Amino acid sequence: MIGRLVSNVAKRLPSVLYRESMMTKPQVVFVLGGPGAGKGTQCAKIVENYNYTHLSAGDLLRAERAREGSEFGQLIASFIKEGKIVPVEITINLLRKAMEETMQKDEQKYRFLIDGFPRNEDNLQGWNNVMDGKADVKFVLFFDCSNEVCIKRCLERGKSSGRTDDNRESLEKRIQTYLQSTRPIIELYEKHGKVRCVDASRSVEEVFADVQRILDKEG
Ligand code: UP5
Ligand code: MG
Repeated sequence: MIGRLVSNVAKRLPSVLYRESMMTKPQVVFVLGGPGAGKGTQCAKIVENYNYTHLSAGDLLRAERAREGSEFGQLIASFIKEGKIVPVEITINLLRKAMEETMQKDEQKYRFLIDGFPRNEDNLQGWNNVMDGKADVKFVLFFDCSNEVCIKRCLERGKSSGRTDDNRESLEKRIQTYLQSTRPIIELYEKHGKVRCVDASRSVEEVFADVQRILDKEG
């Protein structure tokens, strides 16, 4: 009798473990800051040193724009060039899919840096609708940088990036969108004590030293 019970429990054990590991909630850090503040650069360095997966909403949108047969390609292209924020239904699906695929491949990879999202109220609402209860937002890593420095960096990068929005005209629009739509989101998280701010106008290494201090403390 006891033998049968033990053997039944043993048989069930792998599936219980599997179920439990599936229940590991994604831990998310939102990475925000102006265009060219260094979000992507710093995320790459974090991935080298910590167990995080970097998901850039902008990169995911650019990949979707380039995907053959995408019904959203045109829309994404024009929004990016105009520095406008793509409707959240598109972005959240790309993010959710990328998170799921990452965790399906390796269940230990449940820590995510979500770079460049949420950028406005619509983004935040979309996140809450789809991800509320399914992922924990630990904090917002905010790369604070003057508009002048941001523009200078993007124009410099524009010489070789091939990005359709690394030109003065698009950049002015991107900065306006950032100030009008994204800053209020950062301020909202600030009110909840969830913003970790880094002075991003310094060298890559100096900025990263602050990032490390924050991540070492936050765990
Ligand atoms: N650089 C970086 N750090 C430096 C430093 N400390 N000192 C000197 N130089 C530094 O860096 C930019 C450039 O600066 C690089 O050349 C780098 O070497 C240098 P990067 O790390 O790329 O900065 P980042 O903040 O990532 O700049 P990025 O241009 O990617 O920021 P954006 O937020 O503008 O772009 P993103 O790709 O996130 O979005 C693009 C567009 O997609 C948006 O405008 C919007 O239209 C759309 N979008 C949405 O609609 N919804 C979303 O959720 C996300 C994007
Ligand atoms: Mg980027």
